[in-house]
Amino acid sequence: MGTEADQGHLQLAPESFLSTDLINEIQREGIDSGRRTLIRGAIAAATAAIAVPSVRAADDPDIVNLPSWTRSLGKPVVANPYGQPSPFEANIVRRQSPGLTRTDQSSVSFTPLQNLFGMITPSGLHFERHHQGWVDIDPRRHRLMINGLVKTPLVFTMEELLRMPSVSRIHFLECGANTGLEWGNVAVPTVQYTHGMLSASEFTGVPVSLLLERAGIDRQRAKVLLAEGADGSSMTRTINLENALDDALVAYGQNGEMLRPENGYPLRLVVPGVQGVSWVKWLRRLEVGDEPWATKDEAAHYVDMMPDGTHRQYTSIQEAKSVITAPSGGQKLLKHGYYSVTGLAWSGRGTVEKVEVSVDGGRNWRPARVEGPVLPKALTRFQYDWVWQGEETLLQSRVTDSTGYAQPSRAELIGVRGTRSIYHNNAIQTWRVGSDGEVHNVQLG
Ligand SMILES: Nc1nc2c(c(=O)[nH]1)N[C@H]1C(S)=C(S)[C@@H](COP(=O)(O)O)O[C@H]1N2
Ligand SMILES: [Mo]
Repeated sequence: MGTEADQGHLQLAPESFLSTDLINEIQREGIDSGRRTLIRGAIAAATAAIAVPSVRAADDPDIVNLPSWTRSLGKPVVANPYGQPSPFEANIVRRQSPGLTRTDQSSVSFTPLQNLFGMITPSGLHFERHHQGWVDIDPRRHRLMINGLVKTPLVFTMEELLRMPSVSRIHFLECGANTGLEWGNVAVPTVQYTHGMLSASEFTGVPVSLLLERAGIDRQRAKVLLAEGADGSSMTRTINLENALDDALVAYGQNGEMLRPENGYPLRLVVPGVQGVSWVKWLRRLEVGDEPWATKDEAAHYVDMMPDGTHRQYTSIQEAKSVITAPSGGQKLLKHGYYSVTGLAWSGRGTVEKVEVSVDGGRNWRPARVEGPVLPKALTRFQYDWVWQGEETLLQSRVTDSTGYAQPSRAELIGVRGTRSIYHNNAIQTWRVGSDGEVHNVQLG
């Protein structure tokens, strides 16, 4: 599990750049999107802080003396043909949870959400979920077959797919089991492990609707698709035709380049808003059918137990959810003063309508600032101005999506679903900031 040292950036939290008067005013009134004057004031104060730094220049050797890198020749252009992160960022990596690793091949690696910015996950930090390991496929030998209830079954080479009209869209990908350990009384220590089976990319590919059209789909009888992967796990999932025709893609591109092997190179299914397991990697076949297949990956697995003992099966959409990524579990606030609380919100049913933040465990909520562009079935970044004076604080975020659905509290979710589930936990997450500045995962209700 992660240690404090794994958590990066927040250790270097900036000094408060707001004036004492402004801090007092923020504490009295708060800052939210309805108080633009105060925000403008804060920006002015930040600018003033740049003009009047808190450390006198003469006292800081790092600004007074020229460092070695300013006095020497840089590295040659060809040193790094494929760019790599700075060596100083070496601890920002995907991590495995010992508790969730069954074998080296059937496992998960989690995205370090606590260290990321904006709405896109760097491809090298995209979480991985493999049922039977990942494979390096020779694209010249990869094929996609479209069969079943179609006039003409078709087989495409990668070259043929790359010649077709493509679209590029930004979407999140969340494993249905994300946040699954929180169903029990296990408060997993860091956001990497609570929410890190979540990533977002710009995907490029051919709309599934176009391929089905080419094959001459039998519109009278067709109801579902079976998607099959080329890895040894025989991953097969039933996809609703509605989702498939709406915005699903047969994707080869991820963040402007070909997919990474771990994420399905050279071809994967992208089913926006739908749980990760349906985004079949190393996609080799789409079969059109008239009823669900009840394959092992949907009959034996990906089923939740309801309080009355019935099964919740063929769940698909990832409901609206949000989480504060910094400050978050395992981090430590080293100084009192201003912090921009930041996190992510998303909904498998549309766009993020609003995000609210509570600093008192859900008694009072104030609007957070939502950063654009706000795209459907994508991650939306939010920020919230907060001044910490050393008091114990319960930080939470809550999203409402474009359908009007609001993210439930843990008590509300468990009230409906019980505690015997694995999948689809979208409850409000609580981080407790102690008076020592340490942040811990706590479960309320
Ligand atoms: N062929 C194949 N596709 C697969 C899987 C797999 O093991 N094999 N895992 C699924 C699961 S459970 C998830 S959550 C996503 C994870 O995608 P990622 O590894 O790109 O994050 O892929 C899905 N597609
Ligand atoms: Mo998954």
